[in-house]
Amino acid sequence: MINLYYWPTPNGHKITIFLEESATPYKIFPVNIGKGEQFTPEFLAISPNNRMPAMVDDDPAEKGPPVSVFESGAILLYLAEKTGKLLPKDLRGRAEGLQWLFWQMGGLGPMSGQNNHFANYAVEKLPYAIQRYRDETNRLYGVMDNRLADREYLAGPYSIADMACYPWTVPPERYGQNLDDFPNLKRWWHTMQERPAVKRAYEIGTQYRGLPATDPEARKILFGQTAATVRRS
Ligand SMILES: N[C@@H](CCC(=O)N[C@@H](CS)C(=O)NCC(=O)O)C(=O)O
Repeated sequence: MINLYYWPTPNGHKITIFLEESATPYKIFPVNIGKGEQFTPEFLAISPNNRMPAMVDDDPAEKGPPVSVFESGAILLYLAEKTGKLLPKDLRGRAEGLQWLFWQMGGLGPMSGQNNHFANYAVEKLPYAIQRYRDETNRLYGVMDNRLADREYLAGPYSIADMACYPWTVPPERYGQNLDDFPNLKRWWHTMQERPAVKRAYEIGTQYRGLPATDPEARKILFGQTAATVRRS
């Protein structure tokens, strides 16, 4: 059984998409990040970065004690290896899948996150910051659009790379983007949206509702974190 520490955000959706697609049994432990549940000692023991998602596999392939993993990219890779699903196994296919997974982790995710922060959450609307991240997201959408011109999915076959990227494009308007400018990306986006497992993953998320990140209480917890926030002694 996979114990998933989860909240319905783009990084959380990545993992429920995988688990639904692969029909892997799992149990959700909600981590209400707007209430500060990412700072409990129990959660920090498996996710020292005080971020969800995180997971514990209590039936690892090599047996022995449970294995815990944090970071959504590492979780997707762990689960793909555990199940033998959704990452090509041949050397070249695997390299394609991993490049696009890491591209999301280092580019599309962080840039879209900052984009969303400065455009939608920051009280002070800083035109330079908004433009900077909107433009970078726009460039990254252009990169995906090129990539998808001659293949159905980012790695060729459907893979964890698509599961990592898609949630960061939902909805494109939140990130100041228009899919009509990216026809190949638009086709991929609708294909992703229509996958039954993707629909189920988003549906599962609807039962967990907390304070929006614009709420003053949630803002105090989520924004302005420093080393003092995570210092243990
Ligand atoms: N690089 C991490 C990022 C995870 C992340 O930023 N999670 C956010 C929600 S999307 C979170 O848990 N935030 C809690 C906080 O900021 O304290 C991953 O991909 O897993």
